[in-house]
Amino acid sequence: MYVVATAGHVDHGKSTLVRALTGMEPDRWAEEKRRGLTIDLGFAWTALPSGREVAFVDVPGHERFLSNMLAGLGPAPVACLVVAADEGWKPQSGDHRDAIAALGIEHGLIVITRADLVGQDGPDAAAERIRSVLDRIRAELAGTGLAGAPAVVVSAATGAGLEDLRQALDDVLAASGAPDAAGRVRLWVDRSFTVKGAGAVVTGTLAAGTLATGDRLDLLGAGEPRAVSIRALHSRNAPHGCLGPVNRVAVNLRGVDAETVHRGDALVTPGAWPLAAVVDVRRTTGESLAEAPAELLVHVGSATVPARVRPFDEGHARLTLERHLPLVPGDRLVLRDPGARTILGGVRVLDVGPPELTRRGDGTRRAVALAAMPDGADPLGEIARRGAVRAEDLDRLGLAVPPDAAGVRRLGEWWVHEPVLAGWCERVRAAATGLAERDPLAPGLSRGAALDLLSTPDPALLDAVVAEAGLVHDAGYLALPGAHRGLGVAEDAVAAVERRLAREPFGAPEGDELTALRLGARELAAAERLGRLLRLDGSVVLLPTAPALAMRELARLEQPFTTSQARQALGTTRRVAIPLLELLDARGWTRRLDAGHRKVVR
Ligand SMILES: Nc1nc2c(ncn2[C@@H]2O[C@H](COP(=O)(O)OP(=O)(O)OP(=O)(O)O)[C@@H](O)[C@H]2O)c(=O)[nH]1
Ligand SMILES: [Mg+2]
Repeated sequence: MYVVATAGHVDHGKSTLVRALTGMEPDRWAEEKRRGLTIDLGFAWTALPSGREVAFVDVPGHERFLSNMLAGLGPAPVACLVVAADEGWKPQSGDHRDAIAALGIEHGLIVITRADLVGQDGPDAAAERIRSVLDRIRAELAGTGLAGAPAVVVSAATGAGLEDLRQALDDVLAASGAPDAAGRVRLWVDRSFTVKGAGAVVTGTLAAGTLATGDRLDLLGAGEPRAVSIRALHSRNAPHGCLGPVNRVAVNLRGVDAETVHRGDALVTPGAWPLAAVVDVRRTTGESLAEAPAELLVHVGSATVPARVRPFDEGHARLTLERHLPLVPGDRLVLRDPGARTILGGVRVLDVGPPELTRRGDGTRRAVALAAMPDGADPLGEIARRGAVRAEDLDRLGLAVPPDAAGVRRLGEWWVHEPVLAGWCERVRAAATGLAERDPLAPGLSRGAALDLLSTPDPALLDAVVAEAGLVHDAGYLALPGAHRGLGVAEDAVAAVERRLAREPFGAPEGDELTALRLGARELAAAERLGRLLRLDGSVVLLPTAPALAMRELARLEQPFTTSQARQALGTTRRVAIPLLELLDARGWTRRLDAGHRKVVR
């Protein structure tokens, strides 16, 4: 299935042409039929000579319905620009050309219709007229994606040229390239209605991705995203279990009321798209952005959203949208002046999460940064600009890092720009080194201090950076590995305590002895971290071997034993014995039976 949107000035014969090609009536409304004027989108389909199925989205030509026209053309990959032979190029021919150019549509064809109306002065005059109309069309399309499009001359009234048109259309569609059936879904809703017994149905042009009954999707509109699921799928009035792109689809939804769904809402793969309300853009067609009105309408897909414009220069601006839209870099937006009915031009989305501009000169700097961004997908640029990007966020932006990419590194869930990583590593190493020099007793840089220092976007990323920087992470502290973490001036005092405890393992020095040795809490904590001493209750200092030695003595006692028996066996005081026994209990080496008794656990 292929989808083609019509385009062209009011009354130039778009609907008549669709009717002639498909045998179906694109003007659905009584008012349209009565007035002979298309107001809203019409849908019809047929098979081409090759068997290729094509659906038409027929748009209104009247300038009053430009929004409807853009809702039909926006999601369509191929356009059929219709110009009446008798009237030639007209103002809305120009508007629709501008829309095609703004949307970046590159596949399509030119149809000169109503050829029977230029035959009155003979075949030569008719041919001359058609040549001049086509010359004008070619001139007007110069520079657009349809500049080289094939042109066909037809009369829907006599049927002349229709076979050529079918063939030309077949050829254009054959060359239009395969859509991405495996991609994420972003179906812009163009209609929403209730079917009795089935509930809400929305329709749209599925440009990429595949839909299947039972699929869960998010419905994005003016409010919060809503979770919905597909109850049934239709295309060309027939049910399907599964539909791939490109297709006209009708989706019967569970979980929503048709009245609460509107044209411009989007059905999307859950979590697969970024939702953006502020986007930085580059002009692709039309007028300078510096002269753009401060408030305008943005058209994308079938949506029309008011936006404020902050121009940075002629070619770059920031758009602040009235609501969030599922947008990615590369998306094409059509800008329209709400006061006038014409199209101002088109822009390409460059950044869907641009930095806030708060300081003086930020706008000027942003203009320079935007000017440096390429038009195409730029995963490495995105990583470089942000320093670090979650891999899943890059996926959401539709950006894939090539396997041989240089200058970026994958750390866990993150892609990190190498210079940024190098900077982080250097800073955290410098901080750890500086701290070790200033305060040799310090356990290292605390993880919190490192987080503050680097302000990495995620604590998990800090851990990867720490490993990358060659630091070791121990109990919340980051330190240089193998760095001499000595005791400095406290070394001699600790050694004296060790000698004394070697002679008398349970004779913990008294507080005033420690003070005399200048061993305060910091020094003792450092000695403990280094595995030189063991502290009980903060002030009782023993060797780390003391618990095992104590067990040897206690095991010799008659079981169970009292605290006093234990104290005597160890040759120590209650000040030492009680915290030591509690430590043994905590380790599960002894068990406390009651207030006065313990036994050794064997
Ligand atoms: N003689 C002749 N008349 C045509 C031909 N095609 C369309 N018409 C007539 O031109 C008028 C407008 O045709 P439509 O098909 O409604 O034009 P449209 O482009 O769909 O108009 P809008 O949707 O309102 O923009 C109608 O009266 C048609 O009958 C043709 O090939 N020959
Ligand atoms: Mg029409």
